[in-house]
Amino acid sequence: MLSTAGCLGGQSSSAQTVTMPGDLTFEPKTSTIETGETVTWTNESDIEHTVTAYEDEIPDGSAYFASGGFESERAAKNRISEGLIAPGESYEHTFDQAGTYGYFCIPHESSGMIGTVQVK
Ligand SMILES: [Cu+2]
Repeated sequence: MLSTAGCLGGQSSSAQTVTMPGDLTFEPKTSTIETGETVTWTNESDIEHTVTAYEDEIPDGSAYFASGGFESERAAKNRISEGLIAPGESYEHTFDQAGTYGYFCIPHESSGMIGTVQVK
């Protein structure tokens, strides 16, 4: 379901969920949120995944994010097991800066498990 509710300004408490349904995708592949909103990634599959930002595909000056709480893509890749989201678990991140954020699942990047968050 795609939310197209018009934003009339003011405080928004909405958030968006991205699921990992088990076919090595993020659903939806592209999420669009407002600045200050939170995206929750939920693993609905029976295997482990990560949510790992591409360090060079996030806005300049924005906070790096990755499941496991890593501060760099290199750290996330070096310690993959600490960033894995188990089946039924979730990870969330609040986006405080507008822009386009690219991210991927470390174990399944080569299968195309890649997503984007657009923060308006
Ligand atoms: Cu994955």
